[in-house]
Amino acid sequence: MSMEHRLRSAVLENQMHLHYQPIVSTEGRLLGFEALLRWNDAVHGDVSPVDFIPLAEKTGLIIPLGAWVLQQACSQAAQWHRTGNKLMKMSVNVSSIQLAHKDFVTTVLTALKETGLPAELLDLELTESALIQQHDSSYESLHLLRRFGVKLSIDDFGTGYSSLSYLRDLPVHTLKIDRAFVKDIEISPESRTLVEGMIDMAHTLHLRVVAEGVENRKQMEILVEAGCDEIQGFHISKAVPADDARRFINVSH
Ligand code: G
Ligand code: G
Ligand code: MN
Ligand code: NA
Repeated sequence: MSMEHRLRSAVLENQMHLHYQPIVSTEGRLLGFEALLRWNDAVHGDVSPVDFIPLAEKTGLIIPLGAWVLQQACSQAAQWHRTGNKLMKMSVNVSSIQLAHKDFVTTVLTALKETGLPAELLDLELTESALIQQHDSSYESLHLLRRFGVKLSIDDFGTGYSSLSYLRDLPVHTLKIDRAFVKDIEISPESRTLVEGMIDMAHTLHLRVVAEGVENRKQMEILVEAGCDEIQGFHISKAVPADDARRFINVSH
């Protein structure tokens, strides 16, 4: 059966899963998680979101799938929040197609309301390219969500080849430096200088900075020295199922 057909039934029959990758402070304290979609298909095996997200976008399935991700991630975060960990964010990836959809704000607010998650603990990750190609309605949606307290992050920062003017105009809180820049930070002085520049620029604009794809101690040390605020990557942990993520919550208290 075609991948599209399989994807459609997986979405409509709730056969997807979320894994959670911890995000920590430079002292190693747990700050929250990024929710990442996982799909294990009986025919195609493990399919990466890199492959099925574009298909979901092309077919419109990203709308019900994205709504499910928001609901599921908020529900999990609300549960962890209730069981003691007071301030822990949940970061959710949002496609530009979702953002442009007329019901996007309602979908987000409904997920918050139904799960009881405080809006301040939800962080929506939007890619640079999504923000550049945005329509007026997307722009309004972001401002509205921000007024409700929802946090906004720019994902994959540095890969969009964009003018940086949108950073000034958008209600964004956090910049996530793409792992392509972090990858050889410990061996390449040029990479290191670039990342230091990004961090300084972000701080000038009063944005927090997350470094993605941190894979070893040396990279972490360089980032801490450069003033980076938050760390995410295999050096801390890969994305894990909810039951395993609980382990990070317990040790941080
Ligand atoms: O975990 P990793 O291989 O799984 O993710 C690959 C890419 O898929 C990343 O760019 C990530 O942002 C994207 N991705 C993962 N989960 C989601 C999701 O729920 N929604 C969207 N739009 N993208 C996702
Ligand atoms: O684009 P986005 O930031 O949402 O992508 C997250 C993707 O990055 C996922 O595929 C996730 O599994 C992957 N990832 C997370 N941490 C690391 C890391 O330290 N190294 C590498 N190579 N990939 C990572
Ligand atoms: Mn992301
Ligand atoms: Na990213």
